[in-house]
Amino acid sequence: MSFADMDVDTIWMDGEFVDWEDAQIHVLSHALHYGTGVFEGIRCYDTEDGPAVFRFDEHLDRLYESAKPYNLDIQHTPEELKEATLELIRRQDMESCYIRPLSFFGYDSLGVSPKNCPTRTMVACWPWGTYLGDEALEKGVDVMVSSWRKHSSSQIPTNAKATGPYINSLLAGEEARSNGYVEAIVLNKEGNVAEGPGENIFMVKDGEIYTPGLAQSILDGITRKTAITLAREKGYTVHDEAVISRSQLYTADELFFTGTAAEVTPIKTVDDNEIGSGTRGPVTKDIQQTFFDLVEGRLDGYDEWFTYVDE
Ligand code: PPE
Repeated sequence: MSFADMDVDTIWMDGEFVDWEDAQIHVLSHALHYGTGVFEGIRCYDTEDGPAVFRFDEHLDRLYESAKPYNLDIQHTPEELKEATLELIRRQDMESCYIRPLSFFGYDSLGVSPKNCPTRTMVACWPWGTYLGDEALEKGVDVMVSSWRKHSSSQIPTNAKATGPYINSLLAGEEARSNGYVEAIVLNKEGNVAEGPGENIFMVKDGEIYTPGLAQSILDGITRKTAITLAREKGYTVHDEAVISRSQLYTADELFFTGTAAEVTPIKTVDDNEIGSGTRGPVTKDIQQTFFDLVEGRLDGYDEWFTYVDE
């Protein structure tokens, strides 16, 4: 995935559509030095009724909530960002894409306090296929438990999607990749399972579904919430405030990741231990297929979760 190979030409920045190459900031911008930005990752799917953004309102709500602890005052309303995004997708004729809004402290002075640094906001979108490799959705991925722990919410808010803290995700993910794995699982300060560097995690044991709760220092994932809703509607028992120990991972029947980028990705091994039969398990497959039926517009009853691009 390189932007250089993509058919993209426009970015929305601070109220205007600008050419891709012109979306620039000063090197002394606050966010570049201290990671003081908040962002979202959203997907637009090519549904049977045309391109539609999935759970747009929930993602925008989270963007504004992420900004709160940092007193980052986004200079645009959610409606403005929504309109800008839809127009960006139309202008670039995209059927499906990944959408990245970002608000950050810009250029004025340096020093940890953002003082008079203006709040800047941009939205870009681009085509983004499977997050963890072409075969990941069907075959599952090999993961390792990272030696890096997730920061706790008493250190950095974990329900806010801020840019700086992703340096923790980078450490965990790159450690895994340099050891030959596709992705990491990160434990929290207490040593219980938190999440992936860019995904929430689910475990299946004896037909029931478990996922760490918000108190485990996880991001309150929107795909996580979607998977919980779909699973319950299918009749599964879902424990959504579970405390999962490292060793429970190894004896799980099935494990899978959820995330906007990762969608629903099965995990086939953890630290070289096969999970279940070492392939995508039946419950994972069921939730995954239902998820794709939903986001691609084949399920009735979820219309409020879609914002159609052409309307
Ligand atoms: N935990 C983390 C740490 C996380 O970054 C994500 C999303 C999730 C859970 C799942 O949240 P949600 O997308 O609302 O279901 N990670 C985003 C960024 C990935 C990236 O590499 O950048 C994403 O999936 O868009």
